[in-house]
Amino acid sequence: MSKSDFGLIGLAVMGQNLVLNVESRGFQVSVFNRTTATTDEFIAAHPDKKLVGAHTLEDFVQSLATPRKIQIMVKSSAVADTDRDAVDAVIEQLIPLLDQGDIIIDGGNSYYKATERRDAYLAEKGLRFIGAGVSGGEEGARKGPAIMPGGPTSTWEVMKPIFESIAATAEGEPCVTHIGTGGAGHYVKMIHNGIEYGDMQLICEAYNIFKHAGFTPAELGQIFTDWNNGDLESYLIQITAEIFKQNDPETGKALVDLILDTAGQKGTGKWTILNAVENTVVISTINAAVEARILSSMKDKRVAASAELQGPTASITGEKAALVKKVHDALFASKIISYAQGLDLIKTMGAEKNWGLDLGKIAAIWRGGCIIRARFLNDITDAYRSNPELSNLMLAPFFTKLLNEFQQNWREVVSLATLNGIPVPAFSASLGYYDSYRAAVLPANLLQAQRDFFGAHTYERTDKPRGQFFHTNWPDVIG
Ligand code: NBP
Repeated sequence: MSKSDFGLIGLAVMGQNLVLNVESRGFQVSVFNRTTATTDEFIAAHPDKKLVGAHTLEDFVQSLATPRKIQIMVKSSAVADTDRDAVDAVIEQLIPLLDQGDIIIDGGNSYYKATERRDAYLAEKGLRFIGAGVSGGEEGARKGPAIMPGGPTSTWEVMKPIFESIAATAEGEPCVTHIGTGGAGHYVKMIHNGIEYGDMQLICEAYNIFKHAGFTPAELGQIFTDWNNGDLESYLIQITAEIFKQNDPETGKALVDLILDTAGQKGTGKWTILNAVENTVVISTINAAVEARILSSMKDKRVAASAELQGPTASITGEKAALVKKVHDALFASKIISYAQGLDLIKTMGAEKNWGLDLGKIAAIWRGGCIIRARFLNDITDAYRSNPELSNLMLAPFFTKLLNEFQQNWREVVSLATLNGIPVPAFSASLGYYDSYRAAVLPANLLQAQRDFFGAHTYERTDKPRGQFFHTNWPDVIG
């Protein structure tokens, strides 16, 4: 039998679907899974495909054409420099079997610091490494995901034909690009996931307002369907519309009303927040989204507190269509803020790491295949393509115009929700960022006075040139 063009290790949901995707583009693929029965079942289920199943890693490696291209799709869990996980275990087993110049691709959700460690380690061994974030879930893996590969440009060039053939396309362009060196690919995938957290929470806050205003699941299904036919068109709005239309076969009730209100998370949102703190970048919308999941998971504490802590009984009346328009504007404006913050973080980290990131290209590959794909990513792509040095997405003319148009309804929605005791942490964090960013004067003059008072930290003055520092001998308040 001829040698395979590509090999994949880890035949769980993502691995199996990626293999079928690669094979469907005309490549012969070898596969290996730790539990060999899974390999056998997979091969048996696809007798007409150009697949080679191997029971040992030795056979697997020998079945591949050189330079070998081996993608690992196993569970990733390493979050500290000292952690070792399944990806490391597989790499260690592969090293003695490979030849100089062979390529290992980690396509799982690895922490970018682990990717940097593996990149350096494998380079020492004469092997090439790509850390590639893959987004789109099971369906994306099969039909076309967005792929965010990081590593040396020369290695990307070798992988480019396969990656471009399996990726989704948007506006005729493949949803894959060389993100940058080292851990850049997994880093950008991490921020993509943080942005995904923000998008999901914003949709949930819109839903919560509508629910308290008495909208039925059928009405909600229609609102989200209409939104998906307009400027909010996106995968997450589309699936939300479908969720509201789904009835539980057992009870006949709307399924969404039967699902317990406690959200899970795997960690990429938390990593994003930690990285934002390290880079001194504000990502308050994503932060609020991660915290909202944490608060949701405290179900028992919330139920107990609901009997003790008082608030208003929600009473939202008035014309439904007007409320729908206002919530649309609040959601869209908050979403712009979330992307402005996430992209600001990517830009800051990219400069710190010298990754040479291109925000226009990154926004462009998110337009298809991945979970955050959305119509407005075309506008983000255009904004960065026309001005790669854009300081903040809010200041791209297209988005400035939208924010100016939406800001009044956005405030009214945050006020309405607050007065009715409905939590909108991501809507209000986004608005707080917007109002702080556009404030020529903030109350930090008082803050500097406080710092100088207790710590002699000094301050600059409005009536003196910047860079001159002053200290006041404040009154002694102790004793
Ligand atoms: P899982 O994350 O559930 O991993 C299961 C696979 O890992 C199986 O093939 C399993 O082999 C293998 N494995 C484990 Br666990 N420990 C191993 C070890 N020590 N040595 C060798 N193999 C080992 O699969 P998944 O959901 O398909 O995700 C794969 C990767 O893609 C993950 O990093 C995930 O975070 C990422 N990802 C997932 C999605 C998604 O929607 N699921 C989306 C995007 C990215 P076994 O069969 O022998 O147990």
